[in-house]
Amino acid sequence: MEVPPQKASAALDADTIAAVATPHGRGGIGIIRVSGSSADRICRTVTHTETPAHREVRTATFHDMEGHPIDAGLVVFFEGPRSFTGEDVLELHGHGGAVVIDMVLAATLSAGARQARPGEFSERAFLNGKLDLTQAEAVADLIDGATQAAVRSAMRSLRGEFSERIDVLAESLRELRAYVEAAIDFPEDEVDFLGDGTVLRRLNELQQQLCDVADAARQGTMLTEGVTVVLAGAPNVGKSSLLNRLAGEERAIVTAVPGTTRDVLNADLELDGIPVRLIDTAGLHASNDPVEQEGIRRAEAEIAKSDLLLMIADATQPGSAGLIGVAEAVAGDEGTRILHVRNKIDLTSEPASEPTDPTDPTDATEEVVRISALTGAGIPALRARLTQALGLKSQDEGVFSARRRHLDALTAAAGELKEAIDAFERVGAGELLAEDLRRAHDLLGEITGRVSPDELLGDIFGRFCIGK
Ligand SMILES: Nc1nc2c(ncn2[C@@H]2O[C@H](COP(=O)(O)OP(=O)(O)OP(=O)(O)O)[C@@H](O)[C@H]2O)c(=O)[nH]1
Ligand SMILES: [Mg+2]
Repeated sequence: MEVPPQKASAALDADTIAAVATPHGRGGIGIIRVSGSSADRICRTVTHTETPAHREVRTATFHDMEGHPIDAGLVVFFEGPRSFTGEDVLELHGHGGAVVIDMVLAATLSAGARQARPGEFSERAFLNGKLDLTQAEAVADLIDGATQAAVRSAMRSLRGEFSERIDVLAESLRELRAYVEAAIDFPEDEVDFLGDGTVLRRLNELQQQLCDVADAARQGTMLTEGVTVVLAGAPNVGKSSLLNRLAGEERAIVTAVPGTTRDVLNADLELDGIPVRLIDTAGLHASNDPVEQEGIRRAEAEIAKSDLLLMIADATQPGSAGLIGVAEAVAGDEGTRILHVRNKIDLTSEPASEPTDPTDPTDATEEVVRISALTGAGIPALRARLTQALGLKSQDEGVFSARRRHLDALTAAAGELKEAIDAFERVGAGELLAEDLRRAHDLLGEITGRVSPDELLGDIFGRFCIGK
C-alpha cells in the first residue's frame, strides 16, 4: 500500500546513514545497509567498481579507506524511490563475523555515511510515504513476534489491513464533518439539516464501527504485547504448583511449608497463540515477618498491573481470609478480571472442571474452576477458561497486530463520539458537534501517522533495533 509522503520534519536529515542489519555475532552472512543520496558514491568507494543497476546483484571486494581488501561478498543497489526507505539504498552482504562486519561498516562511515539511530531506516520509510505509522510499527512487531500467531498478525498489519480499517473510519468521519460544517455555513438551513435524523444515525453507525475496530485492536494488542496473569491466594494453596503445571516445567520451588514463595517469580507460556506471562506470588496472609510483608506488598503491586488475577483456594480448607479480599479489591480498582480456582480436588470428592464449548450458549460456564495442580485434572478446562476470561478470539479470524497506543487513541476517539452524540441529543448545536468530530478525526490520524507530533515519532522509532 503506497501512502502519501508525510509532512517535512526535522527528524528527516538529508544525510546518508549506515548500520549493520543482521544480528551481532557469528553467522554465515552479515549485511550492512546504507541509505541516502551518497549510497552510490559510497558503493564505488568501498567496492572500487561501478554501482550495480537497480535491484541488480553483483559480487565485489570491500575495501577500507587505505584500499586494503576487508571482505568479499555481494552488492545490491536499490535506486530511490523504489527502495524500503524511498532513498537510494545500498546493501553489502559480507561474512557474518563480529569484527569483519564492523570493519565493513567502518569503511562505509569513512566513505561518508553516519551511523544510523535505532529505527531510522523505518522512520525514513515513513517520512517518505513508503509505509504509514502502523505499518512501520508492524515491522518492529514482526521482528519481536513471540509466537507464530503474533508474527502472522504483524504481517497483516504490515500489509495494511489495520491501516485500511482506520482509513475507512477516518473517511466516514471526514464525510460527516463535511456535512455538519456545511450545515453550520448555512445557518438558515441548519435546523433542517441537522434535525432530520441523518446525523444521529450516522453518528451511531460510526460509534459502532469504532467499537468493532477497538475490539479487534484489543486482540492485536494482546498478541503484540502479551498478557500477564497473576496467581494469588493464601499460603500453601498450590500457587507455585499450578505455575509449574501450566509452564510444563519446575520453575518454582514447591514444599509443604506455608510461605515457601517469598518473592515474585514468572514463567512465559503460550495460550492459543497469545504470549502469556504467569506470575507466582507470596501467599497472602497477615504476617509480622518483614520479608513476608514485603513479598505480599510485591504481590499486590503485580496484581495491580496484571490483565487477569487467578485467585487460588485450597479445596480442603474453609473460606479465605481478609487479605484475599484486599487482593480482589486491588484487582477491582484496576479493572483486572478475576478467575476463581479451587485446587487440590484430588483430596476431595469434587469432580474436576470440564472444558466448555464457548460457542454453545447452553454450555453455561461455572463460576469456579476445579483443578488439581498435582494430578493435572481440570487443567484443560482452566486453560479454556483463561482464554475466555481474557476475551481471546480464534486467531484464524484475521487478527492484526496493534499496540496500546492504537487502542488508547481508538478509545479516546470513541469517547469524543459519545460526547458528540450526547451533546447533540441535548442541544442539537452544530458547532459543538463539529469540534468533537474534529478531535475524533485527529485521534484516528495519529494512529496511522497522518497527524503525527514529532515527539510521538521519536518515541516510536527509538524503540526499534539498529539497522531497521
Ligand atoms: N494433593 C495435592 N497437593 C497439592 C496440590 N497442589 C499443591 N499441593 C501441595 O501443596 C503444598 C504447597 O504447594 P505450593 O505449590 O508450594 O503452594 P503455594 O501456594 O505456592 O505456597 P506458598 O508459596 O507457601 O504460598 C505442596 O506440598 C504441594 O505438593 C494438589 O493439587 N493436590
Ligand atoms: Mg509458592
